[in-house]
Amino acid sequence: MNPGTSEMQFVAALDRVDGMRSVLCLFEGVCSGAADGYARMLRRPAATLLHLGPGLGNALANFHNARKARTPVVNIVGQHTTQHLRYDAPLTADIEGFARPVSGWVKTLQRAHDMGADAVSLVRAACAPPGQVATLIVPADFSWSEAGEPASTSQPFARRSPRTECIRGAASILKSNEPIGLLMGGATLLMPGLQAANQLAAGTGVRVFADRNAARMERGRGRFAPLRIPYFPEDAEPALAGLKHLILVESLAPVSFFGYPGRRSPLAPEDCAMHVLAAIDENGTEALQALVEECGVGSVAGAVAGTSRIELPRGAALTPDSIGLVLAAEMPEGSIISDEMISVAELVLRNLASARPYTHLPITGGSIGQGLPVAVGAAVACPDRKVIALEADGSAMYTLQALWTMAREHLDVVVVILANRRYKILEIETRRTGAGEIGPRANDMMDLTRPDLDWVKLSEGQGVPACRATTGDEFAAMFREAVKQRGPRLIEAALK
Ligand SMILES: Cc1ncc(C[n+]2csc(CCOP(=O)(O)OP(=O)(O)O)c2C)c(N)n1
Repeated sequence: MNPGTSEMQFVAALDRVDGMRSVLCLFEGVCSGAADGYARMLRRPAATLLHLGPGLGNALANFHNARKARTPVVNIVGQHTTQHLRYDAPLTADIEGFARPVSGWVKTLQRAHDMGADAVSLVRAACAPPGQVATLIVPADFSWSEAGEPASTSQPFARRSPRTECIRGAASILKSNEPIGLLMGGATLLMPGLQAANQLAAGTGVRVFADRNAARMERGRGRFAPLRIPYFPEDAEPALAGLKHLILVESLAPVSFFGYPGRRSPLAPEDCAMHVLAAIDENGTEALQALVEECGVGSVAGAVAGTSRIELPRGAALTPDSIGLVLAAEMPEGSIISDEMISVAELVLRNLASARPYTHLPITGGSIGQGLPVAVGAAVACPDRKVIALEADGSAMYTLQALWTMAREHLDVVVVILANRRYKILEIETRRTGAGEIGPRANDMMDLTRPDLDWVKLSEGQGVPACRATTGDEFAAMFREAVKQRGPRLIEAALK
């Protein structure tokens, strides 16, 4: 939360009502991203408390990411008192208008009497499959007026079971001899879904892909590793080439991140037919398991990722590759990776196929500034697991206040800043969009030097112990040490 005057009754109640953990974030984009990270791990919502329109405005970018992640969030926003609204006071704003594009459900409380009932509706709306941001706007005077009865919670929504005709249809496609793909998204990328997909891959030959922007995926050594659809269309199109059918399970037909001159947006071949096995609000895992039965591949054992021996080169330069090898060797079992590595992501991640089993939380909605807040939420949700935030330096600057919350709450997070001192991806994209030469002024818009960011100071200034690595060996020693400790640590990996 990051409250203001209109939410003071709520804040005061934190000392009167047991059972609520309240976490202060020093920028609202940290609140919304942390709520996203929390629910991605626990699959039940956190609440955010924000101050009026501007507070909500600051939270929007990470609510956008949460919306793409299909994360349930219970978002409570204060409003001026009902009689004050007509005066257009400084903080008056169209809060519903700010909330609507990122929220699946928006309501302004109309009477103090309805507070309990609306709060229950709010939680139910957030949890409605597939999960969404739900926003309740609460006028301040309703917090100090006579309230109605507290409402009691009702049964949560269950996801709809998959339809029999979809399972039969997918099974008959899988029995044809044509090239077929299966695209997994949503909750199917957790262990039960991966296991079923592995059996389908081994038993039927279907090529299995993962939505690269899905909220969460279980990865690492010994786990089935569907191919995440690559970021650039030049890589994604060959990966999907030749497919005549693509079976969608809690996923949508794949499209490229951006449109480019002379390129189609869909990534699958034009003559590839799309089939929905389970829609995004249905139970895709149950659908995959039913498909395993229908295809009779329940006793097939599939192939899994990774080797158990990782060779750590000595005397190596500090590169994305050597960073990936160190992570693969040293990450504790059950680590949670919040991944906002942008241009170097694939170079690091490809080495993590051999890491001990871990959970991967990627950026979902392309709005940078997500990684550190998501790490905060994941660490609050899972205090017994090591959280590792892998952060490109430009992206980390958007919400670096998250470091303070990590220190304040003593969260068990190791932050690695990949400091290339550049918006590197924009340089790559300039070439791809045919925008022409990068002149000195354009270059200045992608360059993060003059001054260089000092991540050790930025981190220590917020209470998180930090160090800087300039070689592969230094990074290996610092990371090994950092994961041994409990509590937040930051390593600046000076890639330049
Ligand atoms: C909220 C938001 N603002 C701007 C952008 C555009 N953008 C995409 S990547 C990027 C910079 C990435 O730089 P960095 O995080 O350092 O990663 P690198 O490209 O160097 O790997 C920017 C500004 C965005 N995606 N989201």
